[in-house]
This record gives sequence, structure tokens and C-alpha cells, in this order.
Amino acid sequence: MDRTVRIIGAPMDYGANRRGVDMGPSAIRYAGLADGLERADVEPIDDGDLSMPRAEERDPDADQPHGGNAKFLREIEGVCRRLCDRVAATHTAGEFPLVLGGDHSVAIGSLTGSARDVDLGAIWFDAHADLNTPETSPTGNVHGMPLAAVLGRGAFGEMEWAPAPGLRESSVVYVGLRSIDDRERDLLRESELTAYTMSDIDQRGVSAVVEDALAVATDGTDGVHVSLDLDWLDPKTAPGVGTPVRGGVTYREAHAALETLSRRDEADGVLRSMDVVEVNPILDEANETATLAAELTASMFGKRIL
Ligand code: 6HN
Ligand code: MN
Ligand code: MN
Ligand code: MN
Repeated sequence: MDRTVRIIGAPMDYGANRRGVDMGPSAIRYAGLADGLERADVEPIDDGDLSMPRAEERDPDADQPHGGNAKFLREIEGVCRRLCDRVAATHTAGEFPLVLGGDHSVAIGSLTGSARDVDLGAIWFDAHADLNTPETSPTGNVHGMPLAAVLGRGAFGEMEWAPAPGLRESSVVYVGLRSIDDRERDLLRESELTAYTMSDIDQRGVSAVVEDALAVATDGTDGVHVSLDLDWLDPKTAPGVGTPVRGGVTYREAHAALETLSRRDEADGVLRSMDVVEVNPILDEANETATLAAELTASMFGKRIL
């Protein structure tokens, strides 16, 4: 056992437009996450789940930022602040934080916690750019905004603590984009973010693209956060997600990508933290997507076929 991985469940669904992703952490555990990690030769310690306020008792439109729309912003802010502290404490203990979502707004907590006192790079495996601000969002769903919040773009009201000084835009890389909103595309084009789309993967193959992503995310940083949104995969392979977009990566491409991360990590220990998000067991078929999430996580930590 060369690494201790602390599993932190963040069963939050306030950032998505449909319920169900709050069951993601249980489904991923049930799918054999801990066994897979042990087979990857890491020691898993399960922290259980962060407590969540009940959505039914909350007003999604309370505390809206001026001129913008960001539903449940107050609840998301509170959960992400606690998650940020938990992730930072995990690093202090010398362990690797593995955050199980929940919708992708949990990444606000994992990124800020992981970037505390260090320079952080990030690789964002997603169909979506998650760069909307409360002003540009077509939906008001905060799971479409976590990168804007941590990069200090847009007005996020009470979440003004979230911009992470250790996370520079030029150290954040997307892999697999294929669904970007019109105003979000303008934000992305004028940013210093690096974006590899599905077309890049088609042309060059996923392993080469992930190697390039690693080069960007490790340049001048102390480590890399991996954010894995299961809607990165094709919905035929990963049906249990709230915002499916056809044309995603295949089962083998996904494993190849995470194994590329793992090989690099074995060589020089670049990986620092991870979140696995957007698994929706209500929409899933026999826990297929959660099983995939558990398998891909084990691949990233070094589990091999042979
Ligand atoms: N995710 N761009 C759309 C929005 O509502 O802003 C979809 C976001 C999806 C977010 O899957 O993490
Ligand atoms: Mn996402
Ligand atoms: Mn997505
Ligand atoms: Mn595997």
C-alpha cells in the first residue's frame, strides 16, 4: 500500500436540475469502489458523507446574486466551504482526497481545498465546459458554473471566498468537450484555458490528448486535480447522468485516459486530488454508470488488467 485515499461523499444535488445525483456516493460505493482501490494497491479510508440541507425545505431563489441566476447558491456555498476544509485537512494528513458527488458544483469545494497553499493544475473530463457565470447561465444550475466560481469569473455573492489563488486559468485543461453554451463559448475563447474537444480525441487518440493535458496541468504547478464528470462518456456507456450528450468517449477510451494519468503518476506522483461526479442512479441502468465510475477511479490509481 503506497498511498492512502480518503473517500469523502458529497451527496449534493442542488446544482443540477433533476434529483438523483445525491445518491451517487452510495451507488459508487455499492459498485465496489473500495475493492477496486485495494486492487490498485492503495488503502481506502471512507469518511462517509458530508451532511446536506434538505432541498425541499429550501427556497432555490433565495440569495440570488445581483443580475444573475444561480439556484440554491446559499446551500451550495455552505456545503462547498465545508468540503474545502475537509479536502485541505486530508492533504495536511498526507492523504489523497477522493470526492464522490453529487453534482459538479462539489468541485468548487474540492478545487479550493486542494489548491490551498499550493499551485494546482486541473484536468476536466466533461462533455460541458462548466464555465457559465450566474449572468451567462441559460439554466441557473450551478453545476454548469464551478470553473467560473473557482477562477474568479462572474458574481457569486456569498461565494466570494471561492476564487483559488493557487489555481491559474492557464493550468486548467478540458478533455472531451462537445456541448458549450453560446455565451460560455465566448468566455472560453477569451480565456487562458486549454480545451481539447471530442474532435481532438477523434483526430489524435485519447492517450496523446491526455498526455498533452498533463503537460499543461503540470507546468509550473505542484500537482494536478482530476475532475471526472461521467457525462464525459457516451450515454450508451454511461446512461445514468442528468445531462447526457451523445458522441462521448467509449468504455475503452475512458480507461485508456485514466490509465495514461496513472502511468504518469507512477513515474512522478503528479496526481493530487480527484472528484467523480454526476452519477444519477435514478436514471441509470442496473448501476452501470456507478460501476464504471468505480472502475475508472481504480484505473487512475493504478489497477491493471494483468
Ligand atoms: N455538468 N451548460 C449547461 C448549463 O446548464 O450551464 C449544462 C451544464 C452541465 C453541467 O454536467 O456538470
Ligand atoms: Mn460537469
Ligand atoms: Mn457534464
Ligand atoms: Mn480498470
